[in-house]
Amino acid sequence: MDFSQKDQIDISGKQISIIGLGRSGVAAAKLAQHFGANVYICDSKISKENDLSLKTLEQMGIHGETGEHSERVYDVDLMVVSPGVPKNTPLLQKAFEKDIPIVGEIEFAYWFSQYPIIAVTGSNGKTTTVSLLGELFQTDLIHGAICGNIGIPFSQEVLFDQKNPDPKRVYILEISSFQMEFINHFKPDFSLYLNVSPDHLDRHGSMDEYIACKVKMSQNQIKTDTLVYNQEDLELREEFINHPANTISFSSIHQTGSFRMNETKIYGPNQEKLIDLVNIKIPGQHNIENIIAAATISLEFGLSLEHIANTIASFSGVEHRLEFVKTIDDVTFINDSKATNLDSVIVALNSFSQPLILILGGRNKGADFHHLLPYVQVNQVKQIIAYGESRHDIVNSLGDAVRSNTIIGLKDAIVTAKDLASPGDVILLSPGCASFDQFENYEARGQMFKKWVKALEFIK
Ligand code: UMA
Ligand code: ADP
Repeated sequence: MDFSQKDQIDISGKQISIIGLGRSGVAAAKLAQHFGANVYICDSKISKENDLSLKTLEQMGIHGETGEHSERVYDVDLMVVSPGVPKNTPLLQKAFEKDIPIVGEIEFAYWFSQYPIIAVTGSNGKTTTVSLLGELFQTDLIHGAICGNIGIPFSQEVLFDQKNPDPKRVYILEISSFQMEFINHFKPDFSLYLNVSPDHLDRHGSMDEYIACKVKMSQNQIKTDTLVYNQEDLELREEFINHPANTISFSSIHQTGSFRMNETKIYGPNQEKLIDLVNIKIPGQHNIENIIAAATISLEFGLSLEHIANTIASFSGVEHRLEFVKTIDDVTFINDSKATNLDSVIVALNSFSQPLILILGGRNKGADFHHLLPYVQVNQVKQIIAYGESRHDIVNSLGDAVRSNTIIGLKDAIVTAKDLASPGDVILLSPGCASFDQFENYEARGQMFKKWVKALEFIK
């Protein structure tokens, strides 16, 4: 197969194996079949969900296997891998040895996409910014579709648009570092880099490798493309200083790019008022950064300032990100279950002026909790409740800088936090860890947090 030119790639009649029966794999399999490939899909995990997905695909004539990968998987012209499959997995090592061309699901979908792409990445703020862009890019002339790491595979959206072409379509693609491991031609028309801070080091091995994956998102951009990045992020500034694309920086602190702000307002390119900060519903300085980033992309795309301002004012944020849950006995509960790295915990701490009881814990992804020390001291953290697999790690790293308890289950952590709280306090679940030690994902953790908090009312 000739992969040298995106527009000349023809998969019809080719043998393709798809690795992973999750959302990406299933969507890529359907897209590959639509374009005439002979698809074989596999997943090393035997589970009810995988069996069900396979059964559904088999009804469409797509065959595959679950459990240990067989030799059949390597008997192909191309392998398409899901983002959750690490580079060092024996399967991919063997595929490299056999010289099988390997692409990620995003690259694969890109071959068949025909509409403008805005790709958003960063260690934190992707989903919030993509969701806001999703609302900004809904006008009479533009039909934005949000997809990618946010949970809707790019392949699924591309296949939908193949069947239902829409010349007003613009893809707003959330991109993770995992999704950039195997790209080749992928080139967004607009790329947006929000920030980089340590995350997923358990998978990437080093910060350099993690940043290298993020940077790949703009590796093919040329001067007719636009690259927007956060001026306050040193790594990003250094990375993009000589990039050939039309580079534009944004900042919520300095006068740069199209927008600037003071204590009360954000202003547009001609110093006109965009919005009063009091009219923004989502909390924290970090969200102002997300808003300015989304506004910069929107303005570059040609959306009007009035539309941008109205949309920002109506945007109420995304579930599990500094989400208000309830106030009980004058104690406020906040669900920030999506804070799975330390940078997101730090922005959460900076978003409150009230005394805080902070619930941290879950499965550590390689973070050093020591980094929280200055923020825990400066912000009014009265008590830390460390729960789950990483509880001892957390307490050992923070020493006696702050009072702390270790508790195994999240439910007990909530009850203890409430017992320790005084009127006026905020109990903040901003765990700084993955959820997988006790929950299927961060959404399940956030849902259970909300359920258990609401149940507290009845245990008086
Ligand atoms: N597998 C094999 N063989 C191997 C190794 C793995 O078969 O040798 C299988 C695994 O058993 C698994 C599958 O490969 O079933 C990998 O699937 P996946 O984890 O990629 O799952 P998807 O459902 O396709 O979800 C992926 C993203 N998941 C990850 O990046 C881990 C989803 O992001 C994304 O929403 C979805 O594609 C649609 O684009 C989730 C995520 O956690 C939300 N992302 C990380 C984050 O946001 O921090 C990066
Ligand atoms: P992502 O999709 O990159 O994980 P989310 O919008 O889902 O980002 O937010 C994840 C966590 O990071 C939440 O706890 C949120 O409060 C925090 N966060 C959001 N935007 C930023 C930002 N710009 N910088 C740091 N943390 C952020």
